[in-house]
Amino acid sequence: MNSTIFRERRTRLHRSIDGAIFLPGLHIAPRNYEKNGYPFRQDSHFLYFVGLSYPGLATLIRPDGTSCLYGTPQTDNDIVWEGKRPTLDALAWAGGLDDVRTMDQLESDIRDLASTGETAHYLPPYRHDILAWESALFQCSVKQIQSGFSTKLAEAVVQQRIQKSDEEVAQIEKAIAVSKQMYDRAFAAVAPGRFEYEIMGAMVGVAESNQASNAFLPIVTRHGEVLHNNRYDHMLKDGDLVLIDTGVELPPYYYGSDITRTVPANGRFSPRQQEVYDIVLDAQLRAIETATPERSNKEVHLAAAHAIVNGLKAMNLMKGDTEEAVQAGAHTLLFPHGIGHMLGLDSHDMEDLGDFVAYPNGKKPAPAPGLQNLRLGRKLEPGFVVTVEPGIYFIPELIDRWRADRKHEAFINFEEVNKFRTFGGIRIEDDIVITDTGSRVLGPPIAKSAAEIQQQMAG
Ligand SMILES: [Mn+2]
Repeated sequence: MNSTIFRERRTRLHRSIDGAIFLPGLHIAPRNYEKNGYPFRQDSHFLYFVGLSYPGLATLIRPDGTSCLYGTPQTDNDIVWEGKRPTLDALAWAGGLDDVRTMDQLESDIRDLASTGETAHYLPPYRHDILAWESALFQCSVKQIQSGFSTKLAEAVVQQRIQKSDEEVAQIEKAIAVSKQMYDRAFAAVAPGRFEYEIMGAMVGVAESNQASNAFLPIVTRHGEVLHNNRYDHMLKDGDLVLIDTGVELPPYYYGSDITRTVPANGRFSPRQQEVYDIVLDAQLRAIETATPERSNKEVHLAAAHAIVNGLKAMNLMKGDTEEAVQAGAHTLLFPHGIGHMLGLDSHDMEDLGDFVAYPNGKKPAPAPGLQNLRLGRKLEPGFVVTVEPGIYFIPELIDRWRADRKHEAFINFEEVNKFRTFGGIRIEDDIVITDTGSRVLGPPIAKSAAEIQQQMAG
């Protein structure tokens, strides 16, 4: 990817928008004081349309279609502490921008636009520093900034970013290749007596030694039933399942991976664990099969939900008519989330834009009982990259609540489900690209069947 690509992306964006477009880059977020920051990660829209991964920049696409890069020239002191960075001119050249102005000129440039009756469109800000910055720039309240973002721009950005080019898919596959190495390391490291943080640390070490970094907080837990479990302080015990959900991204473009595997701490699935594991695997494979152009992601989700209910019925954990159970949402006791999300520069790609990525025109229909947590409902098209990540989770408190309320008791054998209350959770996740005829699982294969995982863990 070179400056021509970023220029073309901005041209296309400009063509679909009447007026100017303001694209703020991010600043370093301070941990406590300004110079002690969290690791810098550029805003994904800025990466996509400008391609520059430095803090403290902004871009204005003017009504005439030209683009200006705003930044602050380095002071002597900046050079002492940070070393010399590329000049603003060099950055503008790299991003294919037409000219350069200093950050203190931005406010007056935006004011000048307003005085000629032009609107500067901006996306909904997800970070407070950007919110405060835009509030000052546009001279209106934080509330007005929040409600005044451009839905037209959000839609136009989604239209462009939603379809991944071959180069973008190749970048995602590069990240998955690093993920594969991380999982290979994890399969070797997991054992009773090891701590979750040891496994997490080993995996992050593999990532960092490949110049990759976490795309989101890793999940490495014996409590896989807690969906976003970001603690790593438990010791793994014989008989545990270990759920590992991680993703990494690589410079200079920062496309990410998002992979989940669940493995037995002792290297062998118990018969009961394998039974549940095989249901999740079956659901994942059926979902991948269902993911073809023209089908909606909702259909993909329902294919997985059906497979899960059928499997749980065979285990006597659920009962009744599968279709009716799914329609009623009875499966959400054990499969409470959606089948997946868009993947790209963000691990939940463009979800900062609200429902525009999930549903055409950003209009999420009122969800049916089992579909509240389905993030993505729209029809699939070639070039979409999505995650496919069904799971089965036994959440003791939820089982108790539903049982006390006799919720969906026509479809759930609470007596049997209760025997699994310390089971934990299983999720299996891969990333796929929708092709002209179906879909393709991205990246090098990572051990997935129970047999493959056991074989690899046996060394
Ligand atoms: Mn995911």
